[in-house]
Amino acid sequence: MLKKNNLNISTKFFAGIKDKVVNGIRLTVEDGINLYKSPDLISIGALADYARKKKCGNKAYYIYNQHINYTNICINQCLFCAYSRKKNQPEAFLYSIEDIKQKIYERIDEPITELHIVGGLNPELDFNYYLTMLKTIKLIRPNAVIKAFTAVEIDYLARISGLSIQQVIKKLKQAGLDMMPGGGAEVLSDTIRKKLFPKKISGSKWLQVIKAVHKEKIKTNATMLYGHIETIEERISHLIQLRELQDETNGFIAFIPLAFHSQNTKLSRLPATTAVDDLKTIAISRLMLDNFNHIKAYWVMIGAKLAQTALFFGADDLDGTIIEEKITHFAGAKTAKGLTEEYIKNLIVKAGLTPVCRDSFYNPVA
Ligand code: V47
Ligand code: SF4
Repeated sequence: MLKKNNLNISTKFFAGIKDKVVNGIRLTVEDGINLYKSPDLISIGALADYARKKKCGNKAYYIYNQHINYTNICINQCLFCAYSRKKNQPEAFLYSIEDIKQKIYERIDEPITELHIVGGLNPELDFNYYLTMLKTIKLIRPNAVIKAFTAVEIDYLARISGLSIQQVIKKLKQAGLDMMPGGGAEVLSDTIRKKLFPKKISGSKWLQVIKAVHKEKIKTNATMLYGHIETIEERISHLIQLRELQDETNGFIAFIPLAFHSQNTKLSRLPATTAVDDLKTIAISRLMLDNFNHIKAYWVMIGAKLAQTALFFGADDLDGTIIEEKITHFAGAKTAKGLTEEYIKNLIVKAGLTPVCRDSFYNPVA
């Protein structure tokens, strides 16, 4: 038999959260933790759906983009990463500028509006490689937004070039950098970073670099890698740290929760995230990040069908066509490497929303 008390507690709790969401009152750390602890996925989703509608109305976005991962050779060796290799390992690769040119030319007839470019920290590359890469791409595809490099790469470039973070950003911007993706944030927790990726920049450094990037008027996204050894408290703390920086800079465009894939990593013992956790994380991100306009359901990591369901749980964006995703597929992702525009549009229409093909800054593309 259902316990009346439980029902009352749940109802009272959600009434309190609803009151805050409807009146634009910020949720607290405690609210975030309690939402995670609640088994009432549907109520969490309904609140997040309301918050999404308030920001995005009936629109759901996707982009026609191309991913280029220029090298998988990386000195960091993060334990959660299946993508990186040491120089002499058989699957190690590094694209020359010519290779990158070829990747761009291979799809030159497609209406690509964004090039998403990230790679490992490869000691064979100097700062000039990055500048040449940007300049070369801009010449070939002048109208596409180059969304490239994470805060981790920016910090590395400062170290290898002897320039300050600010100087590195200025030079990259001059060479053609338009925007930055949200990777490298992982979980903004020193405990997690020490255990899983001690060589990667600290959480406070990640925030510091992003703040400098925003100061140079370059917008970025933000991510959170969840579903490994982090606690709920650490997830909420991560969201709060992003929310605080956004209050300061207003430089974040979208937030993307990244579901951990353990296959081929040193954490392969860990199970995959569940649909409930994926949907809760998207919904709670929408509710906690009241100063972010866009929450992405990244189909590469959670699958196209769950990403579509996430449109009812606070997400307003399915990312894009992609074609050649490497990072999650090295880690065993079973999703397609790319989706057609028609397929993505249909996912959105069947969710009752209006598909909008967007550019990197969420302007509609005709
Ligand atoms: O920083 C690495 C994550 C990120 C694994 O800004 C993994 O629009 C799951 O940041 N399982 C790179 N995740 C991807 C990224 C991204 C993706 C899509 C859109 C945007 C955007 C950014 O991928 C890394 C790391 O957090 N990652 N290994 C793994 N085994
Ligand atoms: Fe290198 Fe990035 Fe992989 Fe870490 S996650 S090992 S920094 S490629």
